[in-house]
Amino acid sequence: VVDVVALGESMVTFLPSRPGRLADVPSFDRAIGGAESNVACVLAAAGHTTRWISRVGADGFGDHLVEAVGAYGVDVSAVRRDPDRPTGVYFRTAGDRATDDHEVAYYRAGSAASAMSVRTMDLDAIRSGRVLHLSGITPALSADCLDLMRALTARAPGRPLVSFDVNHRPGLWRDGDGPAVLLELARGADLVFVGEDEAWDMGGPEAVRAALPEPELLVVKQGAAGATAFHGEHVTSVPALRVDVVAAVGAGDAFAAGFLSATLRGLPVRERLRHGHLTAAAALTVPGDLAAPPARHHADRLAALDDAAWG
Ligand code: KDG
Repeated sequence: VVDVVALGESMVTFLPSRPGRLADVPSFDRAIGGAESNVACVLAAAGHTTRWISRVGADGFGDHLVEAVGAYGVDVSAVRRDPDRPTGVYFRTAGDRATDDHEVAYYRAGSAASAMSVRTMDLDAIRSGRVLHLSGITPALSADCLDLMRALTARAPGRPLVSFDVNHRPGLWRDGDGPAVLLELARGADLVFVGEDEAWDMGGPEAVRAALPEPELLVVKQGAAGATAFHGEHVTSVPALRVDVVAAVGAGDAFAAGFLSATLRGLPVRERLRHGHLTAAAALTVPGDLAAPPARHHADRLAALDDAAWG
């Protein structure tokens, strides 16, 4: 049994060669992106067995994604190639370091991944890990993808631990119906990650907490301030590390990967949050989505320091 199965769309990502508006950037460097495969890649780099399940086009970008994600040690054997639909791609600008204000241009409508559905996907394979990691990007891709997400977040005996990162991407939702759907899906998860700004789109962190009695654990990420886990009657907050941010992209995925890794290892909630921060710090200091996580023995030593060291 693999530790983590991650399902979602990945794209070839084009990172700007220099700062500026999308209209002015003259050239881009190819990288890979995709919230769920990012989590799988970071977990694989941290020594876990992971599988990424998705659909990509039968094109060169699809070849590249499968090779690049596979090179992290992620099992990509269940990724299906669609001869009729392309692999999604997107371009981004560097944006502002402090505010993370950047432009994104997606070319993913009608992509191979948007055809993921309960008919085109092997649900048993998707449920075959100890943890199933999903995000709120998938339900925004198509009506079929939303149905698939509803099936995967339905509570059923023997299912894996379902981890859900809200990842509200307003640009992908029509009519602003994202927050309500995302809350509905989150209710079916066991572990929910939500950014504080996303929680405000849903009525605020307290409202989100009140709307989610079922998940065992709700983690609210407060950016540079830290993260707070709500679990039963307990509330655990851990401040983030102070780092010189190069680009925030991928940091949320890295946080989830660090937290999940510590969860798989049975560590207490406080240490799970700290592993989330340590892994996110690595991603914050590179321009792309993916950075090598800190070595486990270093991360364990840092996560075990007393509260004073964590500010
Ligand atoms: O979390 C990083 C992702 O936002 C990025 O890789 C692209 O998955 C992506 C998306 O749909 O926004």
